[in-house]
Amino acid sequence: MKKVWWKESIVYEIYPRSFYDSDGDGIGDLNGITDKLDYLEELGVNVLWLAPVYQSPNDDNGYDISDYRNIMKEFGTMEDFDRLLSEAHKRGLKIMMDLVANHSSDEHAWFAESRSSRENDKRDYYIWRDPVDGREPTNWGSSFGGSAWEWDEATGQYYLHCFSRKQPDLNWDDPRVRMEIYDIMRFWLDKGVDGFRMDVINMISKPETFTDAPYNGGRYGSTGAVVANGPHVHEYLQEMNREVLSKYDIMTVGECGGTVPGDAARYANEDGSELNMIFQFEHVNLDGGKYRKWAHDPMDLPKLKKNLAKWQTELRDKAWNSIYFNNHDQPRVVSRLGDDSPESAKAIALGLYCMQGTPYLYQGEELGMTNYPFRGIGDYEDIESIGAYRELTAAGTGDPEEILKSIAYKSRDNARTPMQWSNAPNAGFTKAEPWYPVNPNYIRINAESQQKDPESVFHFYRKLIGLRTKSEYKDLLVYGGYRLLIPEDPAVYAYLRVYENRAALVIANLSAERSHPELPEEVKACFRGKTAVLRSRGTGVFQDAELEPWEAAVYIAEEKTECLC
Ligand code: ISL
Repeated sequence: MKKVWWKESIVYEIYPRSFYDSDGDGIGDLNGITDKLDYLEELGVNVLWLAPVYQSPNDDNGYDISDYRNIMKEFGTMEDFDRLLSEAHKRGLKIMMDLVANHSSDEHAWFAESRSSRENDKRDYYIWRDPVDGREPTNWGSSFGGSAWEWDEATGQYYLHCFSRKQPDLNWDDPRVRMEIYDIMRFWLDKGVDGFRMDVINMISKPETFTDAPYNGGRYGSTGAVVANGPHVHEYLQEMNREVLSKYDIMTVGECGGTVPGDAARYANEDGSELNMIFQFEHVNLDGGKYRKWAHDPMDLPKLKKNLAKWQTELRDKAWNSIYFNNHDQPRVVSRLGDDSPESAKAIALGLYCMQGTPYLYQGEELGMTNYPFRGIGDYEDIESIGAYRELTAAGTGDPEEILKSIAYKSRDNARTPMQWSNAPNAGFTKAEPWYPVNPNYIRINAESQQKDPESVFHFYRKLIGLRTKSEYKDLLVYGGYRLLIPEDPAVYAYLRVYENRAALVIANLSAERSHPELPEEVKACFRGKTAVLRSRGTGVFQDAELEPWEAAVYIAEEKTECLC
C-alpha cells in the first residue's frame, strides 16, 4: 500500500456552532476555533474537519448553503477564516472543509433563478418534475420526514429534496452545475485548504428514470435505496478528480451511506482516480430496529466485530478505510458502546483506533462526553429528530414512549451540545446563553480538569494518538495487516496487526464485567509476558488471565511468528 500523509493522520471534526464562542453571542465561531488551536495541538491531531461554515439560513445547521464563497455571519468573516487557516498551518494542523454539493439551500441565488420560471436558464440546475396522476412523481421520502417532493405553485412542478424542503437537490447531470461546484472547490483550495469531506456524495447521480422506492417501515419509500450509487457517480467523481483534486496535495473523504466494501473499492481505490476514502455506515446501523435507526437496543458486539473485520480485510490493498463511531450525526460512543464511564471511553478508543484506516474523532470524544439527558420532544433542535418523532407518532402504530426513548438514544442532538471546556458556567463554552443547552455533567467532564489529570480520558487519547502518529509503532498501526480474534466472544474485541516482522495484539474488554477471553494458543505464546505499550488499566503485562472491566491494552511482539499472519 502506498504511504501517504492522509493515511497517517488523525482527523478531528469540529462542529463550529458548538465548539467555542469567542464573541459572546452564544454561538461558537471561527475565532473560537483559533483560540483553541493550542488545545488541539496538545491533543496531537493532524487535520481539522470543519462542519459547514458557509452562509446558510441554518435549516439543517449549515448543511443548507446559500453562498458557498462566504462565511456564515454568526461564525465570523472571511478574514477570520484566513487567520484560522494560517494559524492552524503554523502549528502543522491541516484544515478540511465540508463540501455540501448534493443540494444547496433554497435561498441560494441559483435556486431563486431556477424556481422563477420554467424557461429560466438555471431551471435545470435542480430537479423538477411534473405531477403524476395529480400528485408527487414518486413515493420517495425525505430523510427528515414527509415526501422528498415539494410542490411549487408558481411554476406548476415539484422539485426534489432528499433532505429538507429547504435543501433542493442539485442536478449533476447538467454539466454547468458540475463546473460551478468545481469552481467553488478551486476557490477554497486556492486559499490553501487541505481537503474536503464530501456530504452524501454518492447521491449526486440520480437514476435515469424515477420509479417508486421500496418501503422500509416508513410511510414513504426509502430514497437512499434508489438514489445512492447512481449510474454516473463514478464518472462525475473521476471528472472532479481530473479537473480539481489531482491538481492539489489534499485529502478527500466521501460520505457514502448504503455502500458495501465493493463500492468503497471503487470510490476510494488505491489508484487515486476518485476519492481517498469514504465514510460507510454499516457498523453504525447495526443497532437499528423496526423504526430504522430509531431503536435503543444495545449493540451486539460479535455482530459489530465481524462487520468491522469485514471492512478491514475486504479493503486491504484495494482501498483505504476511515474509522469512526462519532460525528455530528451520531450519538456519543461512550453512551452507545460504553456505560458513560471514563474507563469505558478509554477501552472503546483503544479498540477502535488501533484498526487500519484514518481515524476521525469528534469534538468532546477525547473527554468521554456523553449523550444528553433529554426529558421530552421539546428538548430537541435537530430537524431529523423532530421529523422522525412527527412521522413515527403520526403513523399511530408505535408506542410513543418507546419512540421517545429511541430518539433520546440516537438523536444527532446528543453530539451537538456545546463542548465542555471547564466547570465555569455553560461549561466555559460561552459567556452568554448558549444556542443549545450544555450537558449538566460538565462539572465532572471537562477539558480543563482532564488536561491537569494524567489519568484522564484526554491524556489517554493523547497517548493513543501519539502511538499512531509519532511512535516507532506507527507503521505497524497504520499499514499493518489485520486479523480478528475470538469473533464470538460477547465482551472482548481482540485483533492482531502485523507489519514486516512486528505484530501488535490489541485487546479491549468492552464490558463492565471481568472477562476471560480464550485467545488462540499461538497468540498467547507469542505475547505472554510482554509489556503493554499502551493500556487503559490493569497490570500491563500480558498473561492468559482475566481482564478487568473495560481493561484494554496494546502489546507488541518484535519477532512475530509466521503463524500470526
Ligand atoms: O444523520 C443521519 C443518520 O441517521 C443521516 O440520515 C444523515 O442525514 C445522512 O447521513 C447524511 O448526512 C449528511 O447530510 C445531511 C446532513 O443533515 C448531515 O448532517 C450530514 O452529515 C444533509 O446535508
